Amino acid sequence: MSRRFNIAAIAGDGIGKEVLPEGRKVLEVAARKFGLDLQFTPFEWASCDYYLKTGAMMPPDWKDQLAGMDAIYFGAVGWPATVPDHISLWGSLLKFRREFDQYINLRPVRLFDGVPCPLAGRKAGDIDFYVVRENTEGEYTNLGGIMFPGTERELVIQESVFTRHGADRVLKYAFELASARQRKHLTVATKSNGIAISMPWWDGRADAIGKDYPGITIDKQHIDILTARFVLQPDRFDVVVASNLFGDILSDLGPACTGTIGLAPSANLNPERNFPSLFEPVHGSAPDIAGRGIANPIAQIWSGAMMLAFLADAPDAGPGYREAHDAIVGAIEQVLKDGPRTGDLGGKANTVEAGDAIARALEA
Ligand code: GGG
Repeated sequence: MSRRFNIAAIAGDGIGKEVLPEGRKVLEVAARKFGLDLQFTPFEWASCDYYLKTGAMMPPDWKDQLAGMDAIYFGAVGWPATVPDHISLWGSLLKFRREFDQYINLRPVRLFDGVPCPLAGRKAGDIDFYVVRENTEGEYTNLGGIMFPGTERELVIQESVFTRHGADRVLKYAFELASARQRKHLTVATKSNGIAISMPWWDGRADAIGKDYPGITIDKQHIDILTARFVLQPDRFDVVVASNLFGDILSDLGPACTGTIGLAPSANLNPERNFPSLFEPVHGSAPDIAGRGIANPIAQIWSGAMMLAFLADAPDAGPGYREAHDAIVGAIEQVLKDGPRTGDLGGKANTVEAGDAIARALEA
């Protein structure tokens, strides 16, 4: 007997409120077509509007409200005109990632047929890799402080935190992912010449974990030349594993090299399924275009497909989830090839029209 999956739907801010409904629309078509049992519950919090009303991004009992949820389908966070970005991010998304131990941030980078590539001479199939971002520690900390603020002697310290537990588990995940892929190649993004303690240590942990994966080629690269190679030689990458900040930067740069960040999905995973995992576009709330209905919904829709792929492997998931993932990705491929497309891809479609086109392609 297959089970029901309870999904928290949290739109957040800005274009999150415009693209999340398109993602739900496509998931609902997939549920009908493949016999999936998805129950969505919307939550208005984890948004700057909620912060302005209450003084907090989320209610004190947010974890209780999410009890029984199998996944979180998330839009975007941030509205810097009213709430500083570090307040909104630490008050919502980073809380989910940390308190639900979503230590893997999996971000595919792929060049699709029909999408104009800003890199000369590249075609669909040439760029197809994953960024695996460490998601709970590293450079993202609030450990530190300011001494002598506002004086000539002002001094600022912010610590990075790397643990063997944290590095080893993300490295293991990346090695496993590379093992499941054809090229069996893992790039380790560090900066071992300049950041002379933690980054040589990361390289050492990669070598140590790599001993269990003799079939994988390990390629350790400094983050500066690595960013250049994303642009100049994107076809050399298969799986790229990186710390929290480096992974964040690489997973914006990668999609920019494949045409638009409006296509880039992500999965914040707790692989052990002790807590709900969270699925969201890589892009943020985009205040510059929010409210105009022109955002590309594909990153949100593809994130929904990633959610189905993760749910497919849950105990008692029942059939259809993997097929539904593949069918949504197929519908995205078709619409990117034949149109209609949103403005970031040179088209004229609005958010709803682009979402409708994918829903129709899925239904066909
Ligand atoms: N949908 C993703 C989102 O809202 N991102 C906002 C952001 O700034 N995220 C930073 C991060 O992922 O670390």
